Amino acid sequence: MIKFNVVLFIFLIGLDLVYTDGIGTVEVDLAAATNAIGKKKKPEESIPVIEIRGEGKPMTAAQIRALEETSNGGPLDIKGWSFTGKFDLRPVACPHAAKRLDFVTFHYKGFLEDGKKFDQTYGRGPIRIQLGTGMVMPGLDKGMRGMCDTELRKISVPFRLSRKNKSKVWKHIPNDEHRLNFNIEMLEVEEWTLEKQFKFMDLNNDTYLTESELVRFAETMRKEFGKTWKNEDIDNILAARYYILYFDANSDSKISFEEFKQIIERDQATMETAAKQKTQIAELKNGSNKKKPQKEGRKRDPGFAWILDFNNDGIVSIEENDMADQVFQGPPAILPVFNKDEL
Ligand SMILES: *[C@@H]1O[C@H](CO)[C@@H](O)[C@H](O)[C@H]1NC(C)=O
Ligand SMILES: *[C@@H]1O[C@H](CO)[C@@H](O)[C@H](O)[C@H]1NC(C)=O
Ligand SMILES: *[C@@H]1O[C@H](CO)[C@@H](O)[C@H](O)[C@H]1NC(C)=O
Ligand SMILES: [Ca+2]
Ligand SMILES: [Ca+2]
Repeated sequence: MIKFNVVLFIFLIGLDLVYTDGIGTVEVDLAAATNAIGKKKKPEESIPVIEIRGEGKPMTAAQIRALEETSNGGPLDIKGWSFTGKFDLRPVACPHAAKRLDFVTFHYKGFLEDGKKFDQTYGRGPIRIQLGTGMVMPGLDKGMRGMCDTELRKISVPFRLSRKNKSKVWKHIPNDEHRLNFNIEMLEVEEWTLEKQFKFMDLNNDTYLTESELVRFAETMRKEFGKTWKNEDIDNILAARYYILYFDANSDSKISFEEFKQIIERDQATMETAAKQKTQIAELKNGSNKKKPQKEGRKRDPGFAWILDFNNDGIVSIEENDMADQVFQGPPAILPVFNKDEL
C-alpha cells in the first residue's frame, strides 16, 4: 500500500510543478519535476512491499498489479488530466474534439512511474493514427478522445491497457511497466470522412485501391503500428482479393472512390437497420431482462477490416473473426451492384 500512496503523491506534486512557466509551450517537463522529488525517495525496489505479503521474497510485477487492482476494487483504468482552469492549456476554440475514427496527429513524451523519461517524439516527428482502430495501446486510444487541436493532456496508463505488439512506431515504449505516463500534445484532429478513409488506404495516391496495395496496407499496419488481424489464420492476399470483389462493381480489379463510397454507404444503411432492431428488441425485453446487452465483439473497422462484419450489424463478433479465414477463400455473399448511372 505504501507504494501506491507514494506514487500518487509524486504524480500530484508533479502536476503542480509543471507549467508554472512557459504556458502554451510544448516543453511539458513532468520528468524534471518528478525527478526532483524522486531523489528524496527510495528506489521502487527498496519500498517494503515484502511486508504486505509477509514472506521473504519480493513481489513480482504481476502480484503488485493484482494487489493494486484489489485495492482499487476492480481493473485499473487510465487517468487523464486536461489543463483547463489554472494553466488553461486547452485551446479556447475547439471546432472538433477527437472521436473514434478521426485521424489524429500528436507528439508524446513518455515517462516511467519513477518520472524518468523513456522516450519522446519531439525531434523525430509526430505520429498520425486513426483513433479507436487498434493502432495504439488501448489506454492512449481511449485517453486521446475528446482532445482538440493544440491541446496538451497527461494520460496515465496502467499495465492492463498498455499492451501492444512489436512495431516500429512504438518500439521505444517499454512493455513490462506497471504504469506509463504520457504527455500528449495534440497537433491536429482531422474529422473522419469517407474521403480520408480512402486516402489512408490508397498508399500510392493514384485514387484506386488494388489487391497488392491492400496487402501492403496490412503489412504497413503490422510493421509500423503492431496492428494485426485478430484471427492469425487470415491470409493477406486472400483477404485483399475478397476485399476487391466486395467493392469492385465494374470488375476492373480496382476500387475507385465512388465504388468504395457506394458500398460503405450500402453497408451503413444495413447497420442502421440492425441497430434499430436491436433497440426495439431491448425495449421489448425491458421488464424481464434489465441487464445491459453484452458487448459481443468489436466495432467495425472502416479500413481493410471492414469486410469482417459478415452480417452487417456493425460489430465484429468472435465468431465472425474465427470464420474469416475460411470465408475469405471464396467470393463475398453479397456482390456489389450499382445502377449504371451511378458509375
Ligand atoms: C498482437 O498480434 C496477435 C497476432 O499476431 C494478435 O492476435 C493480437 O491481437 C495483437 N495484439 C494487439 C494488441 O494488437
Ligand atoms: C501520398 O500522399 C500523402 C499525403 O496525402 C503523402 O504523405 C504520401 O507520401 C504520398 N505517397 C506517395 C507514394 O506519393
Ligand atoms: C419499458 O417498457 C414500457 C412499456 O412496455 C415503457 O413504458 C417503459 O418506459 C420502458 N422502460 C424503459 C426503461 O425503457
Ligand atoms: Ca492506389
Ligand atoms: Ca472497380
